[in-house]
Amino acid sequence: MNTYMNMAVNMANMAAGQTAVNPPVGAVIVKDGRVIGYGAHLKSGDLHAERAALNSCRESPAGADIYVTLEPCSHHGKTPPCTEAIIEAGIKRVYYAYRDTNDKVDGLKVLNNHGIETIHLGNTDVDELYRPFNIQLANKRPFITLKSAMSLDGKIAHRNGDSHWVSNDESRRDVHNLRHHHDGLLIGSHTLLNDNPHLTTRLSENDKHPVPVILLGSQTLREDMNIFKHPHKPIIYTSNEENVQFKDRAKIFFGNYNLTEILHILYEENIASLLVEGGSSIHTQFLNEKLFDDLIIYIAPKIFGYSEYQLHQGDPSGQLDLILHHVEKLESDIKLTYRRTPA
Ligand code: AOF
Ligand code: ZN
Repeated sequence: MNTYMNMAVNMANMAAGQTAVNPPVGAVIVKDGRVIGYGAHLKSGDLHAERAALNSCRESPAGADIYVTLEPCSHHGKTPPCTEAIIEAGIKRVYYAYRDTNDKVDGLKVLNNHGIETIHLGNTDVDELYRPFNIQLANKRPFITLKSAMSLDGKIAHRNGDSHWVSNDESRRDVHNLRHHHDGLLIGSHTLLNDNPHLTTRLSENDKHPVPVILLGSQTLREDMNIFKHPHKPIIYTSNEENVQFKDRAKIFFGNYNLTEILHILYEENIASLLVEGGSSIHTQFLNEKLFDDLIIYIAPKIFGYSEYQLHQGDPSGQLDLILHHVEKLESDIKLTYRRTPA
């Protein structure tokens, strides 16, 4: 594997989860066998990786090679085309790991027309890196992860409804890592009213938090809810006009929206990845409509016995077959990652 491309992929991975609705991209500039510049795309609207790398050069990049994780863009979006910057800088060769699926982009052709050689360099991590972006762009909805914790006998809560302390500390830390990597965190009205959750990321003192998204239905908000202490304004969908009194403290969408409409609005609000933490009626809806990409289950070594609380509440309108992607042991818990489709 190529070291420079690995470095570019590592930089892109560092910024994964913070570039919504853009893909994470890394770039390294090499001249005479020396790295003379590097950079990453850090935020939508900000410099693309190629321009960040070019700006970092302390010597002329004329005649240099650039290693970039994604095909350079050739369109005017929030920023001007990277192909222009590459051409102006006199870059000789462009090594890229992945073709951009954005149909506005045809960077390779533009570069070739200007006599710049473009060379594909495969990288094992890059398919995973761009899977969320491809799903977002193709469906105009966030990449969706459903997450649940359950006992070994498949119950998400005791028969009295208590769902605290199902999974262990390491699993809970892992959930905070998931929160860090998603733009939005969605829960339903039951979870909001029963748990009064904070919906923050608690990995360190200086965390990146997902925007809370609440499917409130006909329920009413309360002044003392912890979501109002969240660093981001929550996004709330409700049919109950009484909630209008909270319109300064939350972004409220009034009406009866279906899931597809909700997801589309979230994407327009720059939420390109969504972690759905439940409860089970919410998970049931997402599973029934096959609106998810990953399903992550933490299994604790506990037997709850009879309880009506489980991941799916009803008849899953036809059997739902999933693809097992990854298995991990988190102390005594097991983390299972499933995918809806092989891609
Ligand atoms: C690159 N380098 O670092 C990124 C690219 O609205 P804009 O101007 O930010 O353009 C966003 C599109 O550009 C995005 O949909 C994707 O196709 C591409 N992202 N391209 O050459 C980068 N982030
Ligand atoms: Zn670009």
